[in-house]
Amino acid sequence: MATSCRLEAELRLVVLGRAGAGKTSTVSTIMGLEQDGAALIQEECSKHAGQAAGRQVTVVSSSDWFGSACIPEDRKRQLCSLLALSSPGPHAFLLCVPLNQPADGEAKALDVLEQLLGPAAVQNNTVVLFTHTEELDPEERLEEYLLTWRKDLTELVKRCGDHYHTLEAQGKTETEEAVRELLDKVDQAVNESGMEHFSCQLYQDVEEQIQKRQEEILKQRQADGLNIDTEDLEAVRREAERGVEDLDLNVDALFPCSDVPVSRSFLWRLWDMLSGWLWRLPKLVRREALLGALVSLFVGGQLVEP
Ligand SMILES: Nc1nc2c(ncn2[C@@H]2O[C@H](COP(=O)(O)OP(=O)(O)OP(=O)(O)O)[C@@H](O)[C@H]2O)c(=O)[nH]1
Ligand SMILES: [Mg+2]
Repeated sequence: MATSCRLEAELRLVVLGRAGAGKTSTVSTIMGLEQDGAALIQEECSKHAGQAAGRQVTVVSSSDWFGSACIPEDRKRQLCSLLALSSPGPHAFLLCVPLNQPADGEAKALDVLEQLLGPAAVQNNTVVLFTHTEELDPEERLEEYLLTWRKDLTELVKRCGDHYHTLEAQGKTETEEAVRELLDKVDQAVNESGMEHFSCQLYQDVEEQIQKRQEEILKQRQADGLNIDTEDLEAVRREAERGVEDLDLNVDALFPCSDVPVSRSFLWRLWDMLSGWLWRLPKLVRREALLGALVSLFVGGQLVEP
């Protein structure tokens, strides 16, 4: 009982993103950790509880389970872990999206969330969290950049019910304000959804499994003559969450082999090469160069693609 009351009061967030997108940095920023979260960096899903903007917040950080480098067994384990650690359902999924890269992988992540949890998970409860925004010119607004140059990112934001934000700010006060604004946006999204937090059949099944396991552990402890206090309840909950592993997730259907584009590595190398020097140019020159590069990609692409 005490556990479920506490769970209702906290704000649960799930941080998603490709490798290096800034997930760990995001967790650090939200939780107000001093250093760059080095101690938090883990390959697998991890959960962090604390205070953010004066509120009790739990942040679940996952790894890059939607990238083409992840093998099916790992995808399944990481998705199970993500669901268990954020059960009975998060208030928001925060999708970290680096502004300086193409967003093809992130579109795939949204597809998977939609298939797994239903379209409401993306439309109502997902916030796009842009990272690497310092690469914009100081006078260029994020909105303007997205609308003018990045149809791929604009499309992502649209799919997420126009919920987006960035935590990048100069100085401690500004960063705290950016976190507060993020939590306000999450509140607003949750209010608009008409639900207390995100929920669906899969999360209900996961929560049922956790509670069943929790009861088993408690019974065992009582049988062993152990007293249980609030801290123990918390530990039991964590143990039960870690025990969730046999969810019926059809990972092969979510990630068919044909999803891995053959020419991806070529396009990525090209993008890295172009964006590497484009960002160093003044804005006006950069735009001319970008147009030229896109024309070259379009025309040249026909020659290079198999
Ligand atoms: N310039 C810049 N660097 C960033 C930003 N966000 C993160 N970084 C840096 O990018 C690197 C990767 O960031 P992380 O937060 O570890 O990214 P991650 O998504 O947790 O990476 P993995 O755990 O490897 O998947 C670190 O060196 C960060 O300091 C950003 O917005 N701008
Ligand atoms: Mg990390």
